[in-house]
Amino acid sequence: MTNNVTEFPQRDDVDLERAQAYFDDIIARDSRIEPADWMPDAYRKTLTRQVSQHAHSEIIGMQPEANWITRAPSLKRKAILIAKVQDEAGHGLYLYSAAETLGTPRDVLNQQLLDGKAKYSSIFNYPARTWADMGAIGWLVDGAAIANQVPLCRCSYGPYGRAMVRICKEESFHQRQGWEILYTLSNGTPAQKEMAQDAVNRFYGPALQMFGPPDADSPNSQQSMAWNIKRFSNDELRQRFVDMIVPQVEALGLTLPDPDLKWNEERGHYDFGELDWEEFFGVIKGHGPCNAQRMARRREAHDNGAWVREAAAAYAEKQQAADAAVA
Ligand code: BYC
Repeated sequence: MTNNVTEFPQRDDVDLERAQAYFDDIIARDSRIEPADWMPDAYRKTLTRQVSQHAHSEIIGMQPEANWITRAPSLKRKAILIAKVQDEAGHGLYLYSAAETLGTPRDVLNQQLLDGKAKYSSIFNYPARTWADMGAIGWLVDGAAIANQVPLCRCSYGPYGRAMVRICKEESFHQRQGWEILYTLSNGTPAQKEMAQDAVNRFYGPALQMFGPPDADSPNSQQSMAWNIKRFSNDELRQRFVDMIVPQVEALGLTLPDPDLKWNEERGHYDFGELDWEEFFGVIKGHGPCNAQRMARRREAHDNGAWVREAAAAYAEKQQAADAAVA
């Protein structure tokens, strides 16, 4: 996808009418906006919000699984889990880089998280209690992430869409490893099968809430869809995910904890029960079971990393001085 239009420079004396027409044309042609292109402030703002919150989610999302690295049941499982958690750190870095191209430096975005002003995904405020939770997180949480993120590969903002392509490939591996953990437990002893079912029971509802509030309560969806940032609404993606996991849970020999779940011939989709939205809004306001713990760990890690940032800045300054001396 290329913009067959001359680049529009970001200048104070820009002709706003022409700039807006240029932007609207790119969106209408389903083409891409790149960092040097003119874009409306509201587009820049909504993307900075979404991409930085997505980055924060990847970084905070390392915590529930990192918690199990020392307790993985075998060396092979430990190696796989370390690789997965490391991938999440990488996703955070690609996404902070994409967010920075919109003009807000990474330290500012990070400070918004540390100050509690920026959100991260609700799902990471739930505890990972057993080894089976590593399976449920991989299968359900990464599964929901893929369902949400594959359409984001076609996001109108180039750097975000391109970052999502690589992230989705890695998420597919994550989902497979989660499914395999659950499959092994489900075909193990009765106690292991019970542990797998318990993990699925606890993560099912929160995983469906990852897609965001119902469409009627989603203030950002309509505009984000008009700008080709989001391609489907929260409810459309949630439905798509439920339709996908029902046959998968059957193959696992487990069940989903929803008495209202049933195939609807007329709609060609599964009907499912109402989610606990009061709980969801409580969690995103900071009242989930692990919000305080997750933020305390993040702040602690940030403080512990101060010397690395200082050393990197000192090195960059030294390099710049050396380059200037040569020039
Ligand atoms: N949690 O108008 P809406 C991963 C907020 S990480 C918290 O529908 P929008 C992984 C929303 O921000 C996966 N907050 O918003 C990592 C908004 O508040 P603000 C993370 C939520 O943006 C490690 C308000 O509610 N994925 O996969 O149109 C290990 C109203 O919502 C949530 C992404 O970030 C939530 N679940 O749609 C394993 C994907 N939902 O900002 C796995 C990228 C909504 O106005 N993001 N809110 O104060 C998106 O696709 C969209 O931002 C959302 C929300 C679908 C999440």
